[in-house]
Amino acid sequence: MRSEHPATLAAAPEQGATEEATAVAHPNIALIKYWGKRDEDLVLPRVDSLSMTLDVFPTTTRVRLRADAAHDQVTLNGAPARGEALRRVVAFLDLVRERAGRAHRAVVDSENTVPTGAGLASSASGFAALAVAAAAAYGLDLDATALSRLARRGSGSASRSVFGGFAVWHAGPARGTAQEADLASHAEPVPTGDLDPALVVAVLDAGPKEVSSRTAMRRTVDTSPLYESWAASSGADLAEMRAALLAGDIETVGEVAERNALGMHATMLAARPAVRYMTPATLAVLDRVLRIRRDGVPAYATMDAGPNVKVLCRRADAGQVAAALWEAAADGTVLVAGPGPGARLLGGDGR
Ligand code: 2P0
Repeated sequence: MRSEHPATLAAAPEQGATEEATAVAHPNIALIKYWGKRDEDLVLPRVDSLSMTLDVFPTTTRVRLRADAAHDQVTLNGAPARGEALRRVVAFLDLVRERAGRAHRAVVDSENTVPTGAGLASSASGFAALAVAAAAAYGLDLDATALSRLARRGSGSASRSVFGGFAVWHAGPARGTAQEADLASHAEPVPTGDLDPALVVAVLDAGPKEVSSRTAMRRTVDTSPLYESWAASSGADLAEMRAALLAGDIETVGEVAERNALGMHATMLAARPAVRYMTPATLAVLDRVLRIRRDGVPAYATMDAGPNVKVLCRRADAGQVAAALWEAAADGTVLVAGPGPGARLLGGDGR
């Protein structure tokens, strides 16, 4: 991605010299959900999705090339990555290396301020930051669209975090070659009208989930009798959402987001065996959101692959909504997020 701040990039790659780049990205929350893949390898989704990138919980990732290393080294919040997390980062770096025609291994250090694996979109900010930093470190000159495609290969939702504000991720054509599908499946910014939105996030359980979203998605597509009808209705939801965003109609944006999310959870509940991310604490917050609405404040809930609830409202109402959610969230915490920036390279001074 082109940036006002050029990447920290050493000049000539000498033996043992380090080329490096650092990028920051923010998580996004989908208002029209991505749930289900049609190609696991290319990470091609079954449905289009639409999200808001947040201004909280950034991930900062530094990638340093090492000519003398035999393996990639990856740390997440200072601890060495292992298992599936390490495998996914190395597979992503392999993809970047293949494109760049380079073999150097890398040292990757990622600092994530969002609880990892708790349905708070840590993989979205994580792979968006990694895509931007790794592309720069390996010398790939990619525009934002190409970076979105690349980030998608790490984690589908990361394609949307390349962009700030509202973004739509195109599923791409269901027919055609793999190359055509790959090219078509990227995110792009969504135009909005006069909208001053906030997402009030109720963090009810920041621990890692028992079933990964990747596994849950696969099981839902393979076994849920409700999946196809949700996927079909999601297309209509997206069209209505786009029109409502353009019109600055937060009530319709919220209504469509809430029904789309509840529908997605319904598909999971009907999977065999069922996947249930909602807990009693989730339901208590959903009840409170209904009460907030009955009291005349437009506020609408969405939930992802975890028990936490994000409530869309006007920024002017966010304080009142947050106070109500504090009461309902028992042991949880509540914070207010607004629309945030897209992924970007940081300069050599870390800014
Ligand atoms: C979303 N989620 O649209 C949906 C809604 C969770 C529920 O994108 O397998 O971590 O890495 O492509 O991106 C979470 O899925 O999945 C997700 P992979 P990802 O935000």
